Amino acid sequence: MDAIKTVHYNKPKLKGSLRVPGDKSISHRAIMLASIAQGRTVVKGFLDGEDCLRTVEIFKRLGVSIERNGTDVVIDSPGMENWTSPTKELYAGNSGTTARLMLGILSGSKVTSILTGDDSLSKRPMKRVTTPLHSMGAAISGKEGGDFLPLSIVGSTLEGIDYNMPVASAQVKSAILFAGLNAKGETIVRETTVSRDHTERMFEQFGVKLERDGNIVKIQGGQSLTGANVKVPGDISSAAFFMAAAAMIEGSEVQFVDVGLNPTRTGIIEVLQQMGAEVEILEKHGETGEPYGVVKVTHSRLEGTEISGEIIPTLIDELPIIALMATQATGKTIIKDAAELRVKETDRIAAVTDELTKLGAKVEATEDGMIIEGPTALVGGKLQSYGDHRIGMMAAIAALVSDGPIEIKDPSCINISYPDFFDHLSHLVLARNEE
Ligand code: SPQ
Repeated sequence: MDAIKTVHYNKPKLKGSLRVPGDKSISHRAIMLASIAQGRTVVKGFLDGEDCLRTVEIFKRLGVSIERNGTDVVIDSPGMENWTSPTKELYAGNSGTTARLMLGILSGSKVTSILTGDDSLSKRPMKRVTTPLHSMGAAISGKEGGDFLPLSIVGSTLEGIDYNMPVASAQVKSAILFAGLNAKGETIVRETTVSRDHTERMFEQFGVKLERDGNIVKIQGGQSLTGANVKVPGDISSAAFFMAAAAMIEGSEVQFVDVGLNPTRTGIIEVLQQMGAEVEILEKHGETGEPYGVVKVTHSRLEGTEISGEIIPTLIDELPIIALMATQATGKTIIKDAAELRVKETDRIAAVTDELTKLGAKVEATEDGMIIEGPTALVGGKLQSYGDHRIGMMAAIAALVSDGPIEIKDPSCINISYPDFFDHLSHLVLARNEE
């Protein structure tokens, strides 16, 4: 992909049906659990985006055989007790999920390793994971007290803990549960607000017993895993970009097939409905494992809304595209309790505010969110992606509702979670007129 991409559509409408690529969070976990288990796991619908490929490369370095054929992946693992210490660093690239979950996994393994990441990931906080892991007995060290990558991890014997999580984060919860799987005794994680529960669901698919009660998850250490067949549904966080576009643009109607409908991720559907978009769930499947189905989104006049509290973890990655949608809605949209946005691939509150303001939107950044006043007629402009896939995709969708072309700097970061994004955009846009 070129260093700059110009996107311009003349009065577009989005129509048709789309299967977005596999869920990023579930794809990572499928490779992780398959590699911990002994034997064969077959994964269907895997996301071959850059972040998930980093996870694949890491496990290959630990001695796991992973064969990919498109979105089908076959994993043959000797089991984590037979992994070999890598001769090279384990590189997590841009992926926070890879880094944080690997810290939990490697801490209780028998291998010694060094975990690194790209510039953005090396600035993201790791202490939220290393603090509870250290109290379980993990031997993780690095500069600045182990708050940032690179970190060295010497696999150790761990003890279970009872941990009250200060932030709602599926990555922190998952890292502790992975460590708890290999710890002596029981590990208990208590969340303030329930975050995405893909780790818990997939543990159960691989035969691990967990106790779940509201915000509390308990795991007994020493359980062994058996290979499984895993189906990865489409990623609702990727679909969200086109859901928002269909909701904003008159004459649009899009069906999303095989899209993930895990209730810890469907906040975007609630917000679309709250703002007045027509959203219908036409089918729902997957009573065991991960729910998925068919969702139809039709344009309707949008109104501003307030998004805060418990819904935030269920749509945290959708807030950039929701902010864009709010620029086209009547009235004020207030986003609160989302300070976590400041420690993602970039500071997403600053990035969204700066980039949408360049297009003429009325957006004010607050400490833990944004206030957006709409509707505003957006103009074209030159936008930065900040190397953040979600900001890059928000910029591309902004081109559908702006008056002139939008130039996106460094659009290749979109490959992190959605390599087919621009093809899918062209597929859905009638009256195509890309420059
Ligand atoms: O993996 P990474 O880089 O952290 O990716 C992001 C994203 O936008 O794709 C966040 F920047 O998603 C996180 C998400 O925000 C993926 C994730 C997971 O798979 O467990 C959980 C969320 O992060 P957190 O910190 O709230 O647990």
